[in-house]
Order: sequence, then C-alpha cells, then structure tokens
Amino acid sequence: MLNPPKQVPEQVTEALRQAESVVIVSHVFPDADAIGSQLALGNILESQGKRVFYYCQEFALSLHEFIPGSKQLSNKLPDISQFDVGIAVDCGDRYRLGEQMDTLLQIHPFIVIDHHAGHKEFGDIRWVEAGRSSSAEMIFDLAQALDAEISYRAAFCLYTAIVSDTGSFKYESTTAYTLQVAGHLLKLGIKPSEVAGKLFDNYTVNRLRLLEKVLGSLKLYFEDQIAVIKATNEMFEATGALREDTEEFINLPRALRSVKVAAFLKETLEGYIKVSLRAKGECDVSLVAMQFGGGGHRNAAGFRIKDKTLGEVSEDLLQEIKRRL
Ligand SMILES: [Mn+2]
Repeated sequence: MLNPPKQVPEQVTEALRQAESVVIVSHVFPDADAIGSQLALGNILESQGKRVFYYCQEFALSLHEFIPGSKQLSNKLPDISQFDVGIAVDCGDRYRLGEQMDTLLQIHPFIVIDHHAGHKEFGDIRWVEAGRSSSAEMIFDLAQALDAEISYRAAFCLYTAIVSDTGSFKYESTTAYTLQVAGHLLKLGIKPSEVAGKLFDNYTVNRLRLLEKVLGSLKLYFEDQIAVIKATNEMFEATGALREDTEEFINLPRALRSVKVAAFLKETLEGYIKVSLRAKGECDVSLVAMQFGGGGHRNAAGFRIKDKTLGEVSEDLLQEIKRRL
C-alpha cells in the first residue's frame, strides 16, 4: 500500500477513541460521497462499540437507498446532550449543516472531515485535505488509523462514494492512492459492476422522459464552449419525474467535445433555481459558484438562488463564465 498523502491528525483519532456517543452529519442535499462517508464512518465507529446517530436535514432516500444503512439516516435531531462528539463529513462550510447548524456546533469537540477546495473553517478539530478525491478516501484512512476492521458494508459505502465523487475515476482528483484504496475495497469483496449498476443503471421511465425534455433545452454559447441545459417546473409536471431524478444529467452536455463548461439550471419545489456547474480544463467553476454564494470543486460546483427567473440566472451566469474562460 502507498502511504496516504497525509497522516490522520492525532486529535481526530484521540477524540474518536474517547467518544461513547457520536452524531455524524452530512451536508444538505447530500451526494453519494456525503452519505457513503457518513454511513461508513458510522459503521466503523459502531464496530468499535460506540453509539452513532446519523443526521442529515434533507436527503433523497430513493436515489441512495441502495447504500447500506441509509435507512438509519434521520432528519430529526434529538437532544444533543447525549452526544460527546459531533462529526461533519463532506461539508465545505458550516451552512451546509442545514437549519440545525447552531445546535450541532454546540457539541464539543466538533470534528470536521472534508476535501472541498475553498473549505471555510468551522468546528473544533479540522481535518481538511483539498487534494483528496472524496471524503470517503479519508474515512478509509481514518479506519486504518483507528485499527478498525472495514466491514463489507462499510466497504460498499466507501467504494460507492469514491466512484461517485471521482466520476468513475475520471476526474483530476483521482490519484494513485485513490485507486489503491479502491483496490483494497475490492479485496474486501466489493464488485464494481454491482455498484455501477446501482449507481447509474437506475432510471425510471419518467426519468428518461425528463431527460429527453432537458436535453431538448440544450443551448450552446461562445463557440460551443459553454453548454446550458434546463429543467423547468413544467417539465417535471409533464413527465412525473422527481427533482432528484436529474442526478448525472449534467454529464451529458459536459461530454460534448467542444464544451469547457456545462451548466444545468433546475427549478426546485421551494422556488429556487438550483445550478450545477461542470468544467473540463482551464475554467475553475468553484470561483463562478462562489460569485453566486455557492461553492464546490474546480471541476464541479454549484449554487442556488431565489427570487430570480431561470432566464435571469442564465444570463448572469453566462457573463460570469465567459469572464473566466
Ligand atoms: Mn465529496
């Protein structure tokens, strides 16, 4: 095995060794890395005799329900006095904790494990490595540091998270170490085809009908270097698809040969315009997202906005992307 890029900070392992009851939080509207990391870490800590509560304000169970343990996720935070450690995984800033942020941050020590570039510090004990492929890769290291066995279930969570956050090992963040961790997880019995099937080959008919409409909205700008697709309320109504069904759609315009930045604008049930950005090459879309109060990674970022129309957001966004191409 290669050595991990960095050792797990002693403070993290110390605090977890002493803990008896912990709450693990992932970010609002979690992706597979957030949920996979959360559930894997919980499974690892439970195997060491600790009580674990899994909190997440908003999660899409139907999309992630194949991730083992996802039924344990709760959006109701109990009395925090029972927890002696709080842990946030995959949260680039405190607001990603959701509405219970203030309450959660009253738990001390509060440990933060994250890999987002542009991470805004919060919590008491921070382990942040922007170069990592995924939070799950860090949770793997943490298991080693705690001398914890990784169960098949935890391995399944970690592998799913890594595949998802690296775009199936395609993104720049994929390192030799990432592949070693993945290889180790295969040795624990994980079947890549099974995970890929559950992560990607999971469309409903409604979802495919929605995709047809969303792709129909494709517009190209700036010598086809910028691609924009949209999902409107009307499209969701016409197809009966769910808001979460748009997962992965952004990768299709991104796959265009000429495209350097792809944007996906979606109307949410709460009246927001939710924007996902993907880049190949020179444009750092996390900087674009930050201009609109969001964040993310160099090649994958996002934000949401209220009180503006799809057309207005699209206009402002195009200006900002052009400026950075
Ligand atoms: Mn992540």
